[in-house]
Amino acid sequence: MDMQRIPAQDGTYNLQNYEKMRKTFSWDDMKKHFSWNDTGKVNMAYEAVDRHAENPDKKDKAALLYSSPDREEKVTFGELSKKSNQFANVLKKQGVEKGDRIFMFLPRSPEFYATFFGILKIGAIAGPLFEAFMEQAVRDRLEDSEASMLITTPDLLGRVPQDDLPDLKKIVLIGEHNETSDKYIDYQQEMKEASTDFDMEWVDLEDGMLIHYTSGSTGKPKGVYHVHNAMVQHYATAEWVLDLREDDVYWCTADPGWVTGTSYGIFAPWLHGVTNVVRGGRFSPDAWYGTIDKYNVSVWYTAPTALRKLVSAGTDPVKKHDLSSLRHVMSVGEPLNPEVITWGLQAFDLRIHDTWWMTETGAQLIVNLPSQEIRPGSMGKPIPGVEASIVDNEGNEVPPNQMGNLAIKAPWPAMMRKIWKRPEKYESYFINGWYVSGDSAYMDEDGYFWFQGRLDDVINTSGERVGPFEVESKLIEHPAVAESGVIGKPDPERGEIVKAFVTLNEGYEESDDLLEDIRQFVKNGLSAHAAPRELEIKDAIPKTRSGKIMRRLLKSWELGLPTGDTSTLEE
Ligand code: 6R9
Repeated sequence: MDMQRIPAQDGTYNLQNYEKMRKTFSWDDMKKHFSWNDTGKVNMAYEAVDRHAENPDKKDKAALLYSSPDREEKVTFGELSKKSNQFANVLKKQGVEKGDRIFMFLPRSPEFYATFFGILKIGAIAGPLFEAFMEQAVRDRLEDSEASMLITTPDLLGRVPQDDLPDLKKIVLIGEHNETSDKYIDYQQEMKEASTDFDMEWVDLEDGMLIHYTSGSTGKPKGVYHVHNAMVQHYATAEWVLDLREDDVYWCTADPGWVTGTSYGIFAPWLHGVTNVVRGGRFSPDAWYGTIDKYNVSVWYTAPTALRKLVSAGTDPVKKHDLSSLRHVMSVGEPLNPEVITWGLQAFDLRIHDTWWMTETGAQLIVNLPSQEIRPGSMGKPIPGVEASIVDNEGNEVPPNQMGNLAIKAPWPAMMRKIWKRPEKYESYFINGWYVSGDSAYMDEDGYFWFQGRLDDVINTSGERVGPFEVESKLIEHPAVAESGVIGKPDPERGEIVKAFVTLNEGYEESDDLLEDIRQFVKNGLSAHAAPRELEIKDAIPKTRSGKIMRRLLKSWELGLPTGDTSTLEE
C-alpha cells in the first residue's frame, strides 16, 4: 500500500478538531441552525432561498452565476425567490398538489433552478433527469414515478414519450414552440401572468422532496426517495467538508440529474447563502479553468473523470489562467487516483479531497477534511454523527485491514427513506442495523477507509452508474441481437467502459456497420454513456442453469483471469 501522506493544509477551518467533534456531536445540535426548530414550519425552499431573500443584507447577493456558450446571467436570492414563487403559482393553477411527482428534463439553465424550487414550494416531489437521456430512459422514469407533469424544452421534446403514460397530464415547455394542444403549457406565457407572491406549503421533515433514479445490477432503475430532513446533513457537510464561508464562490461541476448536482450543486451552498456557479456547455480544460478564473471560484467540487482529463491536458492550460482564487478542491463519484492528488499539489498547490457517498445516502459520509492528513487512495473518515464500518455478509463487523462490505449504521439525516414503490428493494439494503453499500472496502488501523470495488455488477463509467441489465435489455431489442451480456471493463481515463457481448439472430452476419448500428441503437434508446464502447459478437452468452447471465465469467474471460467456480454454468 502507498503510505505517502499529505499533511493538513495550514489555516483555520470550519471543522478544526475532528476527533473532538466526532465524540461530542449529535444531529440535534445541527437542528438549532434552522428556523423550523422553533417555528415547526419546514420547507427546503425556505431554508435555501426565501430565508436569504427576506434578509435585507442577502437579498441582492448573487445566488447563481450562470454561464454557457450563448448565455450569461446573474440571479440574486431575491430574484430566485420571486421566480420560484411564480412557478409555484403556475403549478397551483394546474392543480398540482403536495406529494405529486413533477419531473424535469432540462439543460442546466437559470430556469432549472426557478422551476425546481417552485416544485418544492408547493410541496411536490422533484424528479430531475439527465439532459442526455433518450426516450427509453425518460419513459422508464416517468412510468415508474407516475409523474403528472414534465418540464422540458422544445429541443428535448422529441425524446419525451407521448403515448402509454396515462399519468402524465401536462408538459411545460420552456422556449419557442408550435404545440397547440392543451397538454402543453407555455412557460413564458404562464410566468408572465403569475404572481410573485406565493404561500409556501409547509411540510413535514419526513415529507418527500426529491426522487433520483439510479441503476442497480438487476431490474429497471430504481427511484431513490429523499425527504426535506436531508437538509440537516447538507448544511453540516457544507460547513465541515466543503468548508464554505459567507464570501466564497462555489462551483460544483455535477449535473442536477445526478445526486451530486442537487445535494451539493443546490442545497449545500444555498443553505449557507453562498454564491453558486453553474456552467452549461461541454467540458474542455480551457473552459473549466476559464470558469474558475472568471468568477474567482474559491471552493470547487468535481469528479475524478474530469480531473483525469485535466491531468492529461497537462500544465500548459493551467498556466494560461489565474487560479489563485481556489482555496479548497474536492472530488466524488469514483476512486480518486493518488496520481491525480499528486498532480493537484503541483498544478494548484492544493490537496484534492476525496469524498464518498451514494445516491441512496443523500449526502457525504466518508470524507477527507481540510484539517486532516490525506492518505492518497483513501476515501478518508466518516463525518461526525456517522458511524461507518466494514461488515461481513451477516452484518458483523470485521477487524481492521480486512476486506468486506462498506456499511453505515442507519439512520442518518440525508438517508433515502424509500425506493419508490419497491419496499422489498429498500429493505434489502439493511442487514443487522447496517446500511450495506454494495462497495467493498477495508479500514486501516487509524480509521481511514480504502475503496476496493463494487460487489455487484454495476458499472461506473466516468462517474455515471450504468446498470448492465438496462443495457442488455436494450441490446436485445435490436433485431439482429439474440442474447447479450454487459460488463464494465477497466479503462485508464473513464474508470470503466461499458463492454457488451452479443449473439446474433439467424440471418445476420458480423460487420462493422452492424456493430455500429447496434451501438447507435443503445445510444439513441438509452443515453450516450450507456452505449457500449466495445461490442463483441459471441457464439453463446454464458448463463447459469437458472438462466442468469454470468457477467463475472464474461469479465474473467475479458481480463484473462481465472474463471473461478463455474459449477452453475449451463451446458
Ligand atoms: C455520489 C455518487 C455511488 C457509487 C458508490 C461507489 C462510487 C462514489 C466514490 C466512489 C470510490 C469515491 N463512488 N464516490 N468510489 N471513491 N470517493 O457518486 O453517487 O452515482 O449513486 O454512485 O459510486 O461505488 O457506491 P452514485
